[in-house]
Amino acid sequence: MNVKNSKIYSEILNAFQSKKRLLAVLLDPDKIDFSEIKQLVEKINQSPATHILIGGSLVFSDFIKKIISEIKTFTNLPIVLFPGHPSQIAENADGILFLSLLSGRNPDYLIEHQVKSAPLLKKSNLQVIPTAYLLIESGGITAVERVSKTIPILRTNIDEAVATAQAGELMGNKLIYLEAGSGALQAVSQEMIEKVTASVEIPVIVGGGIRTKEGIETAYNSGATMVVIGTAFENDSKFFNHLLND
Ligand code: 1GP
Repeated sequence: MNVKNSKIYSEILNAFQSKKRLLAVLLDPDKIDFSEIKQLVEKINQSPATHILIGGSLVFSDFIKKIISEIKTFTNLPIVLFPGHPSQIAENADGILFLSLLSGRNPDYLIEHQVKSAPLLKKSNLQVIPTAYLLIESGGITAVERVSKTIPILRTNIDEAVATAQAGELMGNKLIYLEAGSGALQAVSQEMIEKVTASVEIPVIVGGGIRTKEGIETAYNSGATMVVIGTAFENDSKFFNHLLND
């Protein structure tokens, strides 16, 4: 489904224009205990989360499909695929971040995987949201760096991040995803988020290594429309309670 008809994208765009804050929980199917999905989703329903992202480095679509149907039994939140590989496309999700890893120079992640996925995506009802994906150095080697075999943009190289985001926008992407990598030691810096968000006219998603309420606030105050939380919730299922109560 074209991005023009995407309800998910129009809601993100609306949040961007009205400065509303969106929060996505990233679930890694590799780390989900199937028998506990109900409890997991109930916690998400009670949290400020507005979206569920599904992504991981190892999983395959049959298992992802099964997990998504189970999650859908318990929530109406939009479920958006955040795939690391075409084999992770599950047609029962609501949408997909159609990523191009523009910070890297590995053709597989710039175009090859997209070519492999396109026929299936065109046939599906998934809301396809073209997204420029920028991996930023974060103090250690993250799974995205290892799997994609690409070099992240240096934390201090704001100009490179800005130019890459601008190229992503000019190429027609509808979102920019500033990614430090799951479990990153350091999240993307405030300065980089501010400069990137100021340099493009599309919504920016920020994720990787954000573990505190302050970290989330900083990302929003720097211009992020959506913040993604994965590891912090994986490690502490009460993480969102702390956000609401502290
Ligand atoms: C990873 O940006 C997401 O792709 C979330 O990262 O697991 O560090 O929260 P964390």
